[in-house]
Amino acid sequence: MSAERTIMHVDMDAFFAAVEQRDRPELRGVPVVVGADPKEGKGRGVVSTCSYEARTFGIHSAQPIREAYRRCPAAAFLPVRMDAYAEASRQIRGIFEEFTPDVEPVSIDEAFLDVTRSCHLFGGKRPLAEQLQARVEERTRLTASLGVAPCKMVAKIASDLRKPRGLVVVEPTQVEAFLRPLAVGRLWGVGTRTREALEGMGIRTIGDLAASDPAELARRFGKHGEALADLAHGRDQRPVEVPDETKSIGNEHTFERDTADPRLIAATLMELCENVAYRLRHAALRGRTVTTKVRLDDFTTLTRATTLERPVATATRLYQVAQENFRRAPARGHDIRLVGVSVSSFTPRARQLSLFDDSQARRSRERRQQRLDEAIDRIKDRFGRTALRQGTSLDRPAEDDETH
Ligand code: TTP
Ligand code: MG
Repeated sequence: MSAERTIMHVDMDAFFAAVEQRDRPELRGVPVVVGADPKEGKGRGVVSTCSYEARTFGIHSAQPIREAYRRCPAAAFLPVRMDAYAEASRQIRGIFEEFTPDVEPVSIDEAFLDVTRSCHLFGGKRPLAEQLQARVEERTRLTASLGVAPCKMVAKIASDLRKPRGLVVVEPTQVEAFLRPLAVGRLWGVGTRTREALEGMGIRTIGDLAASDPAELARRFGKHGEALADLAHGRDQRPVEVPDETKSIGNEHTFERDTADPRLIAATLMELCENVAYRLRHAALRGRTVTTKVRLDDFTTLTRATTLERPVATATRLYQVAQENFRRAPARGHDIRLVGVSVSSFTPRARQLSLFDDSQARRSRERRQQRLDEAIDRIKDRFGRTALRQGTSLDRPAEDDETH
């Protein structure tokens, strides 16, 4: 038996609709439907989500929008504003990380947190959950529902039970009693077909399933039957999986027209390098590998990479390396459709200047460049990215860039 864990599941309430109600006070307390345009009942497409006021009319996610319109034509029907929801999503993720580094985002409004090791810092699991819930509401003016339990599955079921603004803590000794009265359909891995098969065997609640004969479940469902029995007893060892950190920072640009103009290409590379350097500094990272990507007009993609002894962080140095890479990519007389620059093999910035550096002069030159870059960052932060560009990148007209 492994050590007891404390897992929390957080799910925002009526997320897209709640953001809309927050941003437009006149929508508070009224039915709000976010999704496709209903076109007075003729619209195609579906409901993304709706406010709790709209749910009383039987409106729900994934329902055809015309059905939602039929049920409540007076509701406010709004288009999806993904940027606003993504911003709120980033904000809540930042808050989660104030409570534990072990955060597994599941969707735009949902995450698992392993708080086993951090609970005691907040006075225990319930106080931690209460503080997290309050902080989310204070900072985002959106409400969340939380479930706390010894495993992911029970935490998830718990967070859904008292929505909105729910908080359900299931102690390890209460897990079986907590699950017993709930419908089997709430278990992970029990979809409509399994549920119907179980109901055919007289199994309706999770308690019925826990009490049923494991041999018979195995006969009926094979390996899946064993897993079902485990879940019915609240046995779920799945860990909270923290996604890998960013492995590279890059930016690429597709020219409006395929080109062979060396000035335009150089200016574009410079601008991409400035953008990548800016983001590296913001992430407090420096990288040793610089990769330049070139796509030709026949869609052949070439990449050339250089791994340096010393990590780069300034746009100027990055540009030198990116240009060298570029020269090594054989265009064979083709025009160029796209160029990209990325940096990987990160080292944290704290280790940026080697103590045993050979050249004092190079160091002070780098420091000057770094101070200049930082001054530029401050201006960009205040006035936007296009406020200031160094030398060559002024040549290039603004077009759409893609970032990763
Ligand atoms: P959910 O968490 O499933 O729903 P919700 O936050 O709107 O409501 P609840 O209080 O029940 O948690 O999904 C989060 C968001 O994802 C939701 O606000 C909109 C979006 N979404 C869709 O776009 N389509 C869908 O079918 C679902 C289920 C969600
Ligand atoms: Mg939600």
